[in-house]
Amino acid sequence: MKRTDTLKQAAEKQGKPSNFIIFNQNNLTYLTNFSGATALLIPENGECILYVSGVNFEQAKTEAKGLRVELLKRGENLMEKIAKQAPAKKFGVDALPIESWRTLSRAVGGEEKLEPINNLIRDRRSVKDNEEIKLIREACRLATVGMQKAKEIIGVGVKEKDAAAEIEYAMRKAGSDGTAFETIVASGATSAYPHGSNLERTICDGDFVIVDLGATYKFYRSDITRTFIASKATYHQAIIYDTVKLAHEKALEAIKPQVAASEVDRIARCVIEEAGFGEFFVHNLGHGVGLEVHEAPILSPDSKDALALGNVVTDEPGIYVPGLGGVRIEDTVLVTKNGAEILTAGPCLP
Ligand SMILES: [Mn+2]
Repeated sequence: MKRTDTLKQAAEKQGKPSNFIIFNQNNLTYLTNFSGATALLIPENGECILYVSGVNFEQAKTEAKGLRVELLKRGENLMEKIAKQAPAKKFGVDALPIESWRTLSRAVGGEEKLEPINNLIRDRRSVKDNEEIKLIREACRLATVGMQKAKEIIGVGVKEKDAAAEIEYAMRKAGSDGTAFETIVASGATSAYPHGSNLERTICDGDFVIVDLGATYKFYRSDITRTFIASKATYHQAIIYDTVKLAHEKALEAIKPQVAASEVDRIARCVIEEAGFGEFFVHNLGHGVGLEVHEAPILSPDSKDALALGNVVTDEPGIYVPGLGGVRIEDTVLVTKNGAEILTAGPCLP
């Protein structure tokens, strides 16, 4: 069944409108398998219309299969064009900047004719179908190629920026369409910032080195982190590393359908708290991965999400001690019938 049809079905179940206007780039890609459209009209009955500006029009005609593709001419008002082509009582709209929302509501004849339905698509997108899982598997395989390169080259005297370049080159050569986000190579004190990466620094003896990377394959992403220790770990460093590793393992054991995402976060957080590092675990345990590197479900203390078969999520506990450095271990995992499968496992990864 087409994703536009399953969206309509889900909307009907929840008593939402059955006409949709979609604007978000990732939602457009999800629903049409084409990246580069401006908007998609999904009417209750009849064919969907994909609105594409001149720059991507020829490509859309070739690549957007099974859709009516309409050229959005220079100077043409998109909102009025949509309203004219699909007179309906009510539209579900995914996401728009406030000014565009106002223009659209004027065009359709009042704000009461629009209903935000982004959560509906958020929930649909959080459960991956077989086609999506295939693409994410490949993105994850490419990420492990990057991490194996990191393992090979990270060491005393290596510049963070050079390591990042080698990693990204290895992933590209293996078939990655690009990185899933800016590659992080953060060593020494900078590794205590979860998103830190000064990139000019040279790795020193005794540094923690956090490498956080992802690949993209046909719009789908992956996310993996490993922490290396340049030369030999101190006793204190080993305790921090082992605590994060145990939290990662315990969370992984807890991941399965129907478990509250907040419960999985709690299990990992408890391990870190019991070891006395609670205040240094400064972020959520994980997040969904798909067309976006951060999407639903969210694994956090206050998450309302429950895990479901077909979710792809990260398990990424961390401890960040200011001045000393940080440790994070992250894998992208698939929620299976009875548990979880690590998609970013590589034969030679720590
Ligand atoms: Mn992540």
